[in-house]
Amino acid sequence: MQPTFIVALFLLSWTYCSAFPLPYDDDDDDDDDLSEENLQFAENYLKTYYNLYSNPAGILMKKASGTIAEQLREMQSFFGLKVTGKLDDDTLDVMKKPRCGVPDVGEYNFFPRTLKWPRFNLTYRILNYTPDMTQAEVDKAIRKALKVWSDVTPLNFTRLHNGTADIMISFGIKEHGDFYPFDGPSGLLAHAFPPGPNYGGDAHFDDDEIWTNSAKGYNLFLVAAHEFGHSLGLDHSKDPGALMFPIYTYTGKSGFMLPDDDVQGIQALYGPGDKDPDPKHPKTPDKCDPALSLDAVTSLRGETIIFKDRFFWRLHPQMVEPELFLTKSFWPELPNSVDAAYENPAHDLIFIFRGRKVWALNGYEILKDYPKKISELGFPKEVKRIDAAVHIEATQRTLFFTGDQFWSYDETNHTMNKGYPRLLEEEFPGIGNRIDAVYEKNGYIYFFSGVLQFEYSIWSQRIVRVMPTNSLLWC
Ligand SMILES: [Ca+2]
Ligand SMILES: [Ca+2]
Ligand SMILES: [Ca+2]
Ligand SMILES: [Zn+2]
Ligand SMILES: [Zn+2]
Repeated sequence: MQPTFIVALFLLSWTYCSAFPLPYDDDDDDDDDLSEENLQFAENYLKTYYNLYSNPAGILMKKASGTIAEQLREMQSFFGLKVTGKLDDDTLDVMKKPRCGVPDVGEYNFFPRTLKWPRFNLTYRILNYTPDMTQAEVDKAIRKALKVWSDVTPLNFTRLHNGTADIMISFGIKEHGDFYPFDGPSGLLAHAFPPGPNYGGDAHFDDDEIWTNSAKGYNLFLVAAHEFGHSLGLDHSKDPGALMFPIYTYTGKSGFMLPDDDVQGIQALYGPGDKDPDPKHPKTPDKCDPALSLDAVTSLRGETIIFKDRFFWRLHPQMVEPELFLTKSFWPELPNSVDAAYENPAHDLIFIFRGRKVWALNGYEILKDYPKKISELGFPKEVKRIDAAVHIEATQRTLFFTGDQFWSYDETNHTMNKGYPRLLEEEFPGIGNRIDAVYEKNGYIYFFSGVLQFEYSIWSQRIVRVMPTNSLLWC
């Protein structure tokens, strides 16, 4: 990943890098990303979310504002990006994602924290409706969003139809009465005020968005659940798996589960409730967990992409600290978790497998005609899923692992090689009967099985090292 040019502004250099390391011939196309418009946009973003003169409750803060480079570093650190103090394309990409309008940094720190409601029985009122959904759909989304929090705390919410409620809920556009104007379609989606009188607890939704109860537009339930976290006293979380992460990611049709990070946060304020009807709260994987196992690993334009649950880590060759993202925040069309992945660098594609389906990706783009069925690669119908896959550049073959067997696919002729499947144990003795993930680098194949990884030398045809799985993540 090479900076293609550097421009000086505000005494710091804004270096341009590509979001994914680009294939070399594409570099020129993206230079216009560093337009005047983008620089202005980035400056505004930092001013809005990282440089606070007043908090959303309208209390003047006079926080000594840092330089733009300091704010940029703070923002990069918040999102787990490489902290450079420079506006690279990765940073710009994150800035351009739709998000919550509440700032990410410490506006409450000025006060002897904690801002929370002094009682468990709270009221809410829906002041007006969006034309995008029926009133019944809006009522239901709001009720469900409050239930997310009342399920894990002693809090109760009662709806009022008139008068003043603690949490006043409304839809509005642009300047809508609180001096925190919305910005038209996308960008800022909603905001909410921390607990307190008057505006305190209130939640506002930008009606220039298309609100839905599905994957289209913005899902009102998801955004409302996040905003009510603020209404109850939560700040933004740095955990990319948390509901209180500031960026919107639609997480799929299957039942919403409040992530563990949010449960810890709200229970620190209000304590646990009597009974949690759905005590499954997904934890964000910890890269240095000694019990860490992986779902899939692949190279991608010189970097390493490591899939685990709903997430992937992205490892740059010169970076010790991997970046963690929700898979759906990069590729919304992919399933929440994946079985296997490999790169075909000659075609600049990565292939992602889940069940009987395969997706082909070029950067952020999913190739059209995908997902396809794995039977189109030549697998018999009995193969329900692939455990792991790896492309061997020298032979232009891709190896697919299913249970204790593996297959060899000829990427030149697009056919399965004859004589397969063969037994894993015969070709690669010592690894066991089954693998989770595999990738190739510099003539070595790395097999992952549970908490162990096996380094196999293609040249000497044997395992040369056994290491803990998490050593891939520099643990
Ligand atoms: Ca209020
Ligand atoms: Ca907006
Ligand atoms: Ca796997
Ligand atoms: Zn927020
Ligand atoms: Zn507002």
